[in-house]
Amino acid sequence: MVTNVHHVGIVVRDLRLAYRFWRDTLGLPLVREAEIKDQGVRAALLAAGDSEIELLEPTGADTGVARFLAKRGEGLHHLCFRTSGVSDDLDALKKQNVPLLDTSAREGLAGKIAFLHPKACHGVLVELATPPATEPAAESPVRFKRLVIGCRSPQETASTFQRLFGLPEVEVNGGPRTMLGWAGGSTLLLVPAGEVGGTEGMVALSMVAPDMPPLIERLERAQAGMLIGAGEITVEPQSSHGVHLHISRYHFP
Ligand code: CMX
Repeated sequence: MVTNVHHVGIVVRDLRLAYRFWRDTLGLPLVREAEIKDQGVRAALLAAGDSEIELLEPTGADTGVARFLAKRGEGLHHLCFRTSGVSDDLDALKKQNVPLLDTSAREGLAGKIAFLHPKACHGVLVELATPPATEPAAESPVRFKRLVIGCRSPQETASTFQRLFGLPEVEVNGGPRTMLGWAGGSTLLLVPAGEVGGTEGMVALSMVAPDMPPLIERLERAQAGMLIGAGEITVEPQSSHGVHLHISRYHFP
């Protein structure tokens, strides 16, 4: 039973450098960092409201994450849903013949985890995680709001996410876009690939910062490339490790 977006994974070249932006400039508190030897990564989870951001640095050349970095550069890598029972979910996915990377749950940074193959979700690499029971969320000045996904057909992608994970649909004002998730919480915005330069898969991250002036000050001090609008900031991907990042003052819807 999927209950929200647990985290969004971002591949970075150097975790220490990535901390400067994601932890020190945005202000996301570090929850946990560890090396996951069998995956060939050093990973860190940072609190971002009800969800988290996971930074992944490859530690060896012959791994999926290292190949991703070599082929695509730094940027959005995977989407992880929180579920109350990852093993039960895997059983259900197996019954539907959904292509999986992990056929049984294993220990990961986010708790008990398993990855689906990206071809299961229209090119989006999805992880399921059942985190340890008692984990109070750390306060963060900037919170996860939405992940934008470019799709050949937003309706078809939405049906897949609804069938596999039971994601609720959030009302939007008509048009070709679809939004899934939890109104006022974490959502996925599915947009036609044509609207995002033809890209299919994860294309942008939206976050919320109710108190913008101190954030703008930190971004300016870090000399981040950005555009500042009324109640919103767009950070240029070269300053945010390849991520198209939009930060707004309000969380709507
Ligand atoms: N998102 C979407 N698609 C991806 C992808 C990603 N992040 N990474 C690779 N792919 C696609 C490739 O484009 C390729 O597609 P085509 O077959 O259409 O060309 C396909 O997956 C296979 O990619 P590859 O580079 O040839 O194969 P890899 O061996 O590199 O495998 C992948 C990639 C996704 C199948 C998988 O092995 C992988 O990388 N898993 C990552 C697991 C991970 O993130 N581990 C860290 C976990 C941290 C923890 O345990 O807590």
